[in-house]
Amino acid sequence: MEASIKDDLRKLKDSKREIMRFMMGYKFALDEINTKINILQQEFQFVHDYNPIENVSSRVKSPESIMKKATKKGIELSRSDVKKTIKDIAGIRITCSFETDIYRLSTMLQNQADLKVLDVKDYIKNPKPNGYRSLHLLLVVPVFMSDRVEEVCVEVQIRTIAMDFWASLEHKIYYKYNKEVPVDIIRELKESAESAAQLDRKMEKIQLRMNKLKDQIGDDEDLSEILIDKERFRLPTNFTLNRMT
Ligand code: 0O2
Repeated sequence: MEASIKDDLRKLKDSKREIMRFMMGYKFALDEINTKINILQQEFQFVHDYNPIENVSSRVKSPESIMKKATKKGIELSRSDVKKTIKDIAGIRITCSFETDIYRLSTMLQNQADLKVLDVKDYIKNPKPNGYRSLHLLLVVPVFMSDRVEEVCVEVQIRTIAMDFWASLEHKIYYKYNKEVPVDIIRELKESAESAAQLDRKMEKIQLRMNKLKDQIGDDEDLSEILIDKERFRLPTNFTLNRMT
C-alpha cells in the first residue's frame, strides 16, 4: 500500500516536472525572439539613426488560459495536442510608430535563417469585420535544451500605437460585457478603428515629409548638435552659425 502511494507521488512529481519543462520551452523561445528584436532595434538605431520600435511586451499563456482554449477547441489536454493546436502559448507584442515600420520589422524577422515562418495574418491590409488591425506572424524557433532541440512556436503581433490603443480598449469592452457587446458600442468601435487607421495614415505622411526635409538638409555630417534647455537639437551647421552669431 505504502509503495503505491510512493509510486503515485513519484509519477505526480514526474508529470509536474514535465509540464514545467514544457512551459519553460515557451519561455526560452520568447527569450530568443526578444534577443533578436533587441539586436534589430539597436543595430537599426545605429545604422539608420532611427528606432522603429516603440514598445515590446511578451507573455507565456497561463496554464488556466491554455486549458480554457483547449476546451474551446475541443482538443485533448495532452502536451502534443496542445503544442500542435494552440499556437499562441508564447506571444510577443511589438508596437511601432508607423505602418511601414511594421512591415520593415516583419521582413527583418522573416528573413532570419534560423526561424521558420508558419503563418502570416495581415489584419492591416484585411482588417477583421470588427475593425481589428495588426500583423500576426507565427514563427517557429529552435530551442537548444540539454538533451534535445525543441521547435517552439511564438506568435508575434506587430501593430502601431493607434492599433494597440484600439485593440486594448476593444478587449476590455469585450470582457466587460461578457462578449455580449451592445450594438451601438460595436458600431462606435468600428468607427474608431477607421479613425485610428486614418490617424496612422496621417502620421505616416508627416513622417514622410519630415524624412524628405531631412534629406534636403543633408547628411548627418552637415548637422551640428546644440543644447537648448537641456534638449538636444540637430541643426544644419549653417543654420546654427547664422542664428548663433
Ligand atoms: P489573448 O488573451 O490576447 O491571448 P486562435 O484563436 O489564436 O487559435 P485565430 O483566431 O486564428 O486563432 O488567431 P488570430 O486571429 O491570429 O488572433 C489571435 C490573437 O490576436 C488573440 O488572442 C488576440 O490577442 C488578438 N486578436 C485577434 N482578434 C482580435 C480582436 O478582434 N480584438 C482584439 N482586441 N484582439 C484580437 P486570444 O487568445 O484571443 O486572446
